[in-house]
Amino acid sequence: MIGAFAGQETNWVEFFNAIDVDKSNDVNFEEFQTAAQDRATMINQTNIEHVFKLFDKNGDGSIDIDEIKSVFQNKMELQNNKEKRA
Ligand SMILES: [Ca+2]
Ligand SMILES: [Ca+2]
Repeated sequence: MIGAFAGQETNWVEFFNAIDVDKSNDVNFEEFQTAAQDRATMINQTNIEHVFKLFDKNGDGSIDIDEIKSVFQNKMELQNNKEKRA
């Protein structure tokens, strides 16, 4: 899921809705982990926690749509950082 949407600009709403399984308008760590493990070979357990914290800007333990939007708008920066670590 994450990989499928990474190259597109405005699909963060679709992405958010896809991973917010219970439609609570926030994505908790379990939902995020499920989405990541389901779709992404790129993310291991350690990275899931790291990426979740990147999304969870205010550190309240869930990701809301504004946080998703923020990360997608900054995704180029994140991708650059990832490439540097790799
Ligand atoms: Ca939810
Ligand atoms: Ca949050």
